[in-house]
Amino acid sequence: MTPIDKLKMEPFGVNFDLETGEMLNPKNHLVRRASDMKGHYKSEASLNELIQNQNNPLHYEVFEVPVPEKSGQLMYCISKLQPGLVGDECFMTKGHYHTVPETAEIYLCLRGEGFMMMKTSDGECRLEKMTRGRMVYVPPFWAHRSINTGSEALISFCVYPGNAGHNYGDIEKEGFPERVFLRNGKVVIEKR
Ligand code: S6P
Ligand code: ZN
Repeated sequence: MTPIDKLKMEPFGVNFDLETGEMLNPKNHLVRRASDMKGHYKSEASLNELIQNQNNPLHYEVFEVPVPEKSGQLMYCISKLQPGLVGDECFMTKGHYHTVPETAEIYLCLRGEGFMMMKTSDGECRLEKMTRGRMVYVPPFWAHRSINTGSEALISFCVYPGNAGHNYGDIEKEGFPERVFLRNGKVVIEKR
């Protein structure tokens, strides 16, 4: 088989409800609950409280109709992050670098309000506002995590190279340099 034959496949289409931000008939559905987020929030006690007393609530979901994980393909998905607080820290995704670090990603926000937090391995940190109709470009080498500061789900359509992969291990070790809180209805950003 030549490299071209390996990439050959039939074209296809997928339907979305742009009002709700839902991908209709996804093939994969990844679910993360509060208990999957250990070690990511400032207050582990508040996270445990949520797990035990609020029935381990849903944190975020990823919906996809996957394509082969190969260079030349474009992977895409819907990322849906629930609103909520761990103590006073806004719900967020784990965050990751790409396993192939020189791969970028596009997030188109369909619903909700929040931030894309991005960091380099040198500790540079940037926050880009996410709101309906805004696209955020995550350049190569930047780890990224979404943060929901609103009262409804933060939903984005993401596109990234098929061979990018997810590297969660480095972020688990390093963390992100900043945190986002909601205090008295106001968004507060703090350095760690
Ligand atoms: C994949 C893309 C998103 C995230 C999703 C969940 O490259 O960035 O689909 O996977 O938002 O976040 P995380 O950090 O748990 O992968
Ligand atoms: Zn990514």
